[in-house]
Amino acid sequence: MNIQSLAGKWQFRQADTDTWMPATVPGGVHTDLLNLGRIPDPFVGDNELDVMWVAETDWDYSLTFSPSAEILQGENIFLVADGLDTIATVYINAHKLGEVNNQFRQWQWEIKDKLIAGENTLRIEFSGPSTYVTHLQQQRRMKGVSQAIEGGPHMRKAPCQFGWDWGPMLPPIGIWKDIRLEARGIARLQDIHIRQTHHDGAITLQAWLELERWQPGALQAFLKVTDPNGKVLQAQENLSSTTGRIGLDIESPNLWWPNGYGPQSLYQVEVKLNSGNELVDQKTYQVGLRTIDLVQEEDEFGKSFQFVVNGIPIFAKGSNWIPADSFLTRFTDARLEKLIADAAASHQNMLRVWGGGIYEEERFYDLCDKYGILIWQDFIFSCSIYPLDDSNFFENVRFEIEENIRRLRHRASLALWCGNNEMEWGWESWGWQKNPMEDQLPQLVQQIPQLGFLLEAIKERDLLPDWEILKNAYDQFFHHTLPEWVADLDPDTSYWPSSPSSYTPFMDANSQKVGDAHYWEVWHGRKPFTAYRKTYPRFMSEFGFQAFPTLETIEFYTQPQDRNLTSYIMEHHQRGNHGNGLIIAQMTDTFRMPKDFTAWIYLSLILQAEGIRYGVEHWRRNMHRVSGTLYWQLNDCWPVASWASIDYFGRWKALHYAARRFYAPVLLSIEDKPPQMEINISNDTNTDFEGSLHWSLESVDGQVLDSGSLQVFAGSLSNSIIHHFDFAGEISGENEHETILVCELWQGETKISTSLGTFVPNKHIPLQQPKFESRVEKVETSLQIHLTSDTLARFVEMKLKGADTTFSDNYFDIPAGREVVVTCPIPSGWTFKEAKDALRIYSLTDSY
Ligand code: BMA
Repeated sequence: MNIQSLAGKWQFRQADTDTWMPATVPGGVHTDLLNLGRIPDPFVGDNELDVMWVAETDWDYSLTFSPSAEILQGENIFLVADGLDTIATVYINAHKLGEVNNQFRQWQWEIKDKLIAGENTLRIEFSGPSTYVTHLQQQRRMKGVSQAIEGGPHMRKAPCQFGWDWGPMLPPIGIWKDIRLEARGIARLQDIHIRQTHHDGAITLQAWLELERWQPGALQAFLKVTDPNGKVLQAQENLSSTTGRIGLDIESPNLWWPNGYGPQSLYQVEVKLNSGNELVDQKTYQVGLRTIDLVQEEDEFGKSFQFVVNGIPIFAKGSNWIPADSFLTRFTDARLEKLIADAAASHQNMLRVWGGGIYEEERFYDLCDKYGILIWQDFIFSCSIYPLDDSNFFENVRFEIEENIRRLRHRASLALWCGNNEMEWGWESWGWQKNPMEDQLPQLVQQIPQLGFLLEAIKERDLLPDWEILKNAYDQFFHHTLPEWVADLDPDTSYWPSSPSSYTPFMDANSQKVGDAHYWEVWHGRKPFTAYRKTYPRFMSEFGFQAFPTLETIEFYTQPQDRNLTSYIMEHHQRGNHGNGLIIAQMTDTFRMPKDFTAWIYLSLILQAEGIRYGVEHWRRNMHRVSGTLYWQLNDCWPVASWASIDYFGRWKALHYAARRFYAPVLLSIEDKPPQMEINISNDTNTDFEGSLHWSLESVDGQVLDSGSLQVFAGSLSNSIIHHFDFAGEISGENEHETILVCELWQGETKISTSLGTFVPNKHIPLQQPKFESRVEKVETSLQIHLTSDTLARFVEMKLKGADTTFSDNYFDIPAGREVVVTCPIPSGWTFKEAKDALRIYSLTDSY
């Protein structure tokens, strides 16, 4: 096969105008306009509003190109577009090739009879997505999220690009993936399904081939598998029809493991198709050898929801993934790798590719395979009602889903296909359907007039006229059609109808007995963090708490006069209803009133970290019952106040540092019920843990009331209660404010973690202003900082002024007299002295 890329320099213009401007492909209108200086940066201030017209406008892309001699000689010449975003008409020279309407599909057209030697013109005319959905929404209303441009569910395009409760209303437009000419000869490898069968320690790897053929005759398929050590295995097969299988056995395989459970061994798999000595087509894959099962077994709590990899039950530690940029095509490979590596660095082993975003690109799954991140893959439907009863819409979705399952099913990291995000819950509880009781209400009100308010409430309810048809279509699609497609195309991966779901349609979607759960009572429901401890979901696939992004990121989108939490710009970069108010309210439960803007931001960051820690520690202590926690959300698509642990610019919020501690393979945690303190170790490694615990009941300035040491044994893959302290004799109203319990976990000579138990809320602890002593050394290319404090220093924040640096730990406690050692890379181009002098330390007492 001969390929000629059509990516690179194109031209674009606003439809019906004559000014052609340079465009980059893959790319999009917004980023091209931005590069040309024709729009302001939509991420700064409220420029978003001034830029929304772009998506209300139609745009044309054009390329003049000359096909190569090799292409022109081809028997069958195709134009292949891997991704067009989204509604467009494609022309080559004077010929219309077709109309497209799905961001997630690949498009191709036979163009041999339309292509000429010399100059050809390819033109793609895009409709403004906002105008398009608005028009359809006027014809038939669909429900969506309130922060979005209405009508998004009509278009097969990333739902969040129309706006979300963390995302701007800036739907991109353009050629967002590769585009090329392909001259295909005798045949091509249309699709390959790589399957693995595990038996008695060996693995049979098979490639199921589907060919597209233009000429009859014998073909030979070659399978070459290179193991992680470079050893090569090969097989060969003759093919006479359009399908075939080729396989080989791998004895003593190197298994692929999720992060923290073993290596991420990857095999390179190459499939070649020959006609005699002529190479006709080839494809390569990266494959990890593993089994992944979603085990659901009856138990004393209901039914488990446990991912089991290579026979080992995995506690899923992770977060939810959203598209990494509002304008995805500019997101570099390096930034993407940093995000995935950062997830792995905080011991995460699972990301949920959330259904309001996209089926991610190959590079994303390559990285998840590499870093051992299991993928919970939602199909792209979220929080909305979709016109699944419409046959054109349905057919479009069918192509999209089939294509994406085929594209991703061989991935080592792929753990689950899930129907959608929160739509079953929506049907059950968000007022999308008429409650079966409603018909009897008028009669009831006649008998009990006091219930009249219920009738009023129903009158105000915003029910779609065709809700029953839409609900039936939902039911049919997610409970019958889609699972059949998944079983047919990818029988080796489990399917789950919706997140959350209890597997009983429209019943108790957030069940604590079966299935996965989203818990939003803390945050949306305004409950305190302590409410987490009252929940025992079988798998917590969403929960979260917002914080502002880091100060440096806020400085990017604000002017000095905006730096007040309730200023117009700070609220513009907050999309959750009453979000800043929710942060403030919860903050006053925990911390003293902050003294200035810097303190507000700092406290919001540690509040979020503390809240999520509190939840995760509880669920990990109950790992026999709860099999995973995926906090909402890992990343941001623009600079904004949100639930993310890493902000848009890749800066770690305090939560991400906390995640590195609360997701540690061996976790020390204290279940505090003052004056009682229960010491736990959650060990999700394959090996038993042996070590010691040093504890000290002491005042904030380090005067010891009581202390001791314990030998610790914590069995593998389980939680162990190490000790139950009852300090009723030692703690009273007299000393509860200034007394803390310090627990340090040691493995041999190494302190692996420190945990504090307090007897009153943080805000009531009489902390003193710490006097820090630091010794800073250069170790290779890093700063090594030895930090001590004369009195308890809480949530110690380190920064290198003027540099974006990730520390080995941050926002940690230093009990009086203890030493904490932290490292960070010396920023490139900096001397050791410059880095040392730039070190800034801030802690809780600086915030008030
Ligand atoms: C969940 C998610 C998102 C949302 C988040 C925060 O419902 O699925 O839709 O952004 O909560 O509200």
